[in-house]
Amino acid sequence: MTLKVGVIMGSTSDWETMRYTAETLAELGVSYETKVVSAHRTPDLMFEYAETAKERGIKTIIAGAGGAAHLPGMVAAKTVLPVIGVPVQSKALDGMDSLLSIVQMPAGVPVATVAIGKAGAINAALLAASQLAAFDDDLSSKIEARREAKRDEVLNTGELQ
Ligand code: RP5
Repeated sequence: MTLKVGVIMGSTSDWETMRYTAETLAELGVSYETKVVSAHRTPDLMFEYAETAKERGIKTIIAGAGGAAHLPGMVAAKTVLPVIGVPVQSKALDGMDSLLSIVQMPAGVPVATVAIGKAGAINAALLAASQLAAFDDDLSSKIEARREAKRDEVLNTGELQ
C-alpha cells in the first residue's frame, strides 16, 4: 500500500492522543507513518520532513502538538500539502494553549484545526481520509459505512430507561 498520510507529533507524550489518529486510519485501511518531529527540539528534522513529504508520496500531514504548539503551522509553512493540526490536551492549560497556538494561522498558510484531544485526533484521521476519498471510491464507501455504524450505535443505545 502506498504511503498516504504522515502522522507526526511533537513528543512521545503526544502518542497517548495521536494513537487515536493512527487507529482510525488503520480502521479505514489508509496507509500512514508515525514519527516524533519537534518544532523546538528538532527544528531541522521538522523542515526536512515537511520539505520531503510530498516527494515521498504523502498526500496529507496530520500534526499533533501541545502547549506552544508550533509544529502544525511551521510544517504548513514548508509544504503545500494539506496540514491538519491536532491540539493535544496540555497539563498546564488543558489544551487551550495548544488550540490557540495552532488555529490562528495568518492568511496564506492554512492549517485545518480540529478539536482538542481524542475527538480531534479521531476527526483528523477522518478528515484526511475524506480528502483521499475524493479520488478513491472504495475509501469513500468505508467512511460511509463507519458513519452508518456510529449512527446505528446511537440509535441502538439511545433508550435511557
Ligand atoms: C510539545 O510539548 C509536545 O507536542 C508536547 O505536547 C509538549 C510536551 O512535551 P514533553 O515535555 O512531554 O516531551 O512540544
